[in-house]
This record gives sequence, C-alpha cells and structure tokens, in this order.
Amino acid sequence: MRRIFQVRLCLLILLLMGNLAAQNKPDGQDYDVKEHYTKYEYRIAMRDGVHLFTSVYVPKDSSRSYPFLIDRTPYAITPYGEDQFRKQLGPSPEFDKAGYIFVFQDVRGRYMSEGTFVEMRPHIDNKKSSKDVDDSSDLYDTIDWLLKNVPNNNGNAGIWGISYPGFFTSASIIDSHPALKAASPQAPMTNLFMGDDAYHGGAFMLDANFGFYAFFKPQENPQLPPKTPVPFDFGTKDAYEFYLKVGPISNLAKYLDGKSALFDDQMNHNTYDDYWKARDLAPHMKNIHCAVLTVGGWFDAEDLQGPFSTFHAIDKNNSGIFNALVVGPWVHGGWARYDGNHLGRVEFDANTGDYYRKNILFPFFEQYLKGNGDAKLPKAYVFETGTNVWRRYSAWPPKDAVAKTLYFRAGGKLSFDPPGGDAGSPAYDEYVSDPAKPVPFVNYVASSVPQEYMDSDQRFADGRTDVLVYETPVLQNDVTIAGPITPHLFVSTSGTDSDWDVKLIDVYPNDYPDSKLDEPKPEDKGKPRTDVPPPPFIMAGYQQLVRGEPFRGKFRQSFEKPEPFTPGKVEEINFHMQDVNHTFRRGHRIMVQVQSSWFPLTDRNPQTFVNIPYAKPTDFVKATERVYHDNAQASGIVVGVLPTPETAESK
Ligand code: PG9
Repeated sequence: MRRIFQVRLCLLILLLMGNLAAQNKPDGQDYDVKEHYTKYEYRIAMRDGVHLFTSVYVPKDSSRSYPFLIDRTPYAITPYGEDQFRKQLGPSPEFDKAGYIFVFQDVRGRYMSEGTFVEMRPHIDNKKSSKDVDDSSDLYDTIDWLLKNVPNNNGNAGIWGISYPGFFTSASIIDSHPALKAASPQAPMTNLFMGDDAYHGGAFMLDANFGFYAFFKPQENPQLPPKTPVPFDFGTKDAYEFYLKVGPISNLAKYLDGKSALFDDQMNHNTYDDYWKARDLAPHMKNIHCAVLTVGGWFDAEDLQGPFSTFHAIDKNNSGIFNALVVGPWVHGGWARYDGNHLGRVEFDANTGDYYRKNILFPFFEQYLKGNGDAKLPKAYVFETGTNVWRRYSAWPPKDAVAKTLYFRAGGKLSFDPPGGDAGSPAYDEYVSDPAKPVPFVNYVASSVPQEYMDSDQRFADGRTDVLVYETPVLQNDVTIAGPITPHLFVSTSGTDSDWDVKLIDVYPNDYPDSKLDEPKPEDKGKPRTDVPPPPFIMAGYQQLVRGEPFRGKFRQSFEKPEPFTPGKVEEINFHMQDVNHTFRRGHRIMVQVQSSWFPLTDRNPQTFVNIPYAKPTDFVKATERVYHDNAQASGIVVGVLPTPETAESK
C-alpha cells in the first residue's frame, strides 16, 4: 500500500512540475534552448584591463550567420556554467526560434565581472586614455571582441535591456560601434533624481527604493549570486506601519548591515547636486549611429520618466537615425512578461503585451539586424487608455495636442473655464496635513509597492479631510489628453515646507459594469489573487488614477537650491507630471485630488524646512495647507487635449 502511495505522490509532483514549467514557459511555446544552442563563457578584457564575465549562446545550426543580441546587466547572468541554460534567451520566444547569438554580460563590479560598480556610471564625453572607461567603451570593446572571436556572426550587433539594463543599453550606445545596428532601451533609468526611481518632484520614493537597496548592495570582488537570496524581513506585512515607526529615514541605514553606501547616496544627495547632474544620461546621448526603439509603460512605478527623457534626448542630439517610442498600458517591465490585458481592476480589452512582442519589437530587430522585412514602425506607437486602442503618431507628444487648463473652482468643481464666475466664493480651500497620519497610497495592507497602485481606485482618499477634490460634471463628449501634465498651483502653508501631491483621476459612471477580472482563471481558483487588489470588485463609480505625482514645495524655485515657505504667504508652484495618453469617455467625470502626503510611496515631509532624511522627530508638525482658486490665483493643471471625433466635427 505504502509503495503505491509513494508512486502516486511522485506522479503528482511530476505533474505539478510540468504544469508549473508550462506556466513559466514563455507564451506556452515548448522550445528547448539547450537543444538548439551551445553556450560559452568568456572573460572579455576591456581597454583598461578589467575583464567582464560574458556568456554567449550560439545557434547549433551553422548553415547561416547570425547577429549578436546583447543584454548588459547588474542583476547577474544566471545560470552560470556552460552546461546551465536559461529557459528563454531573447525578449520573447520568437527571437530564440529565429536565431540570434545571444550575449549576456555582468557589468563592471557586478557578480562575476571585475572592476568597480558605480551607480549609473557617469559618461565620459572626451576619453583621453585607456583608463577613461564607461559603459560606452565597455560595449565598444565587447562588440570588437565578439566580432573577432565568435564564428558565424553576420557582423551586426544589437542591444536591449529593461530598467537598469535599460540604462546600460542607453549608456552603451553612445559613440556607437560601427557594427551596432539596433538598440531597445526599455524603462531606461535616465535621471534617477528627475522622475525615475529615486526622486519625483524632489520627494524621495521611499518604499520602492529602500526595498531595492535592501538587496542591491556593493560587492568586493567577482562573486556568484547567492543560491537562495534572503529577502529583507520587514517584520510586518504593512509597509505603512513599518516606515511610520522608522521615523526619519536616515534610521533605515541600520537595517542594511553596514552595506548601505548605495542607499546612503540616495538619501544624502537629496537636492539636485553634482552627484545627480553627473548621472543625468540625457545630455550625453550623442554619436548614436544605430536604430533605437525606446519602450515604456504608462503604469511604470519605477522608471516612468526615463523612456521619454531618453527618446527626446536621442531625437535632439542624433538626427538621421531611426528613433522611435513605444508606450503601452504596462507596469515596470510588464511589456516583456505579461499578456497586458489589464492592470488591477482596469481592463485594456486586448493582449497588449503579446501584440507588442510579436508586432513591434521582434520585427524591429529582424529588420535592423538581419534586413528581414520592414517593421513599418511610426515615430510613436502608443496605446491610448480609456478608448483602449493603439495610436500611431508622427511625433510625441502628438502635434495636434492643444494645451488647456483644467481650473480648480469653488465648491470642488473642475472646469476648462477660468474661475471668473466664482465671485463671492472663498478664494481658497484648506486642509490640515498631519505627518503622523499621512495619506496612504493604497487602501489595503501592502508589504511593498503594489504595481496596481498606478491605476488603482482613489475612492478611499476622496472622503478624507486632508485631501482636496475637484471634479467636472458628467462629460458630454470624450476628452482625450496626450503628453505631459503641468500642475500650476497657488498655495500657502502654515509650515515652512510642504509637499503638494496631485492626482488626475478618471471617475467611472455609477452604472459601469463590474470587472470581468473578478472571476479568477480556472487554474487560479482558490489561490490568493496577486494580479488584482482585494475586493470590493465594484467598478461603478471607480476612481481610476490616471497620473499621480508628488512635488516637494521647497524646490518651487529650483531643485538645486531649496527655499523655505513663509508661513501663510501665497506662493506659485509649477511642476511636471509624466506623460499620458488617456481618453475620459463620455459619461465619465474628470477629477483632481490634491494632498500633502502619499505614504509610504514617498517619504514624509516634516512640514518644517530641514534636511529631511536627518529631521528630528520634533520637526514633524501639522500644517494648514491652502490651495487658491480665485481670479488672480487660479490653480489648475495644464493638459494637452487632442481633437476627438465629436470635437473635430463641432469645429
Ligand atoms: N529601476 C530599478 C532600480 C534601479 C536603480 C535604483 C532603484 C531601482 C531597476 O533596475 O529595476
């Protein structure tokens, strides 16, 4: 009897493993990499003598030649060992099957490569000797070596990468090697202080960054990654509670067992100083001679600004090359791994990730690395949320987007008409902001940054006394906006510093049908859902976050030199919220919420003008915040409005 039980248990385990493997296999394809590729490992010497550990997967079919497709990463090129194979080599299974020579490289100072890791290593424009090295010279030397030492290559090379590997893609294509023909920087970090991972509007992106530097630590010498990484133990599932208890964020260093140098840099450089200016990649994006396809996600909680900054910098400094942008309704890196038909409760009515991988990225590299066909890609290939359609634009932002202001009006109204008719109404709205009770960024317990927060339901904030709400009447026509959003606020505070966080929201009608996503897939039945937030699943009246962005008021004159507020004095603040392409459908409403904390997404502003990471507990004080909306101080947000069929007809 016992024997039979053991056999059945083994069969069950094999079945489960098979099922798991099937779920992990990319797009359900049973493609065996080891059967079709041979793997080699090399230590390639750079011009300064440092050796970078590089693995190369070469197609076994030697009847034709192949281009290189390179991925340079700080996150280890596992598995190590020439007999250990990745399950997938390229950005999607099409690449593995079509045949490329796939190259993976540990960047300087990471895992098995020699040298010293430098956060977003600053580019050296005028290199004077072989000691002047950066990621541009490292890729140049790597391609030179590959062309000479890897047989059966077709003389062309491409590079791609997501997030930090996206930065290494952008940084490596500067002063391009002549064999480099195509690059795809995806969610490329471009300026960590200006809207990428570290700071948004001068506020520190606390939850994401501490979580990141809890595992991303400097290393002494070449080393293999740990067999089983041990995640940081917050001691609670509630990040809000954890970070509130921490107090001033300099207290976090004690949790990083003395290896907090990279995190310390993030905290200690809390103005736009030379440390950050040296790491702004945009001004160095020159002498790029390859085709570039930059990819980003509307709901990327880490590097939302990077793709736009990189795309515009390449356009500005490199005429004559193919330079295009793709933006879809995706979370950070979501375009590479999910079907892309929803985020949280919000549905996009199509597998946008599959579409992009098969019809945009794969044809791009096939065209420029093999001369196969014409991908016929537009300058900007953008998924318009709300209408849920792909748009092809000849420029980004679209040329026919017209700047219009959505004005805050008395009585919590929002209107494209200025506040002329509000005579007799109060000139401002006010609330008390208490750093001891900051406004949460999600209304459920979360141990990290839930990706779905980027389009999550804001009804939990709508009723709070420390959140101002402005809302249009029900829309009679679709309103489509495209491009960046610019809050233009007139404010005062009883403190000497304050954050002003602005959220643009799409309010669904009260008869909107419930989400189809509420039914888990058969294979997920009974399992806790991680792709959608907890109940309630009601979509009627849903307040979808379209774009939210913090702004730390001390930087209203400049990010280099913060200035205190004079209590009660009205000041003007203008800041940048990242691009969108969204349609507020007829029957919906447009809403804007304004608040002075967004926790623990960002660190808390003590509302006292101090060096915030090193604030004293007594610096954290309540403040009365005012937002003005009379004729002379007309607060609002500037958006780019596109003509829609209705408005076009009405012209
Ligand atoms: N964008 C991520 C990150 C990089 C650097 C600091 C913090 C986060 C990432 O590479 O995934």
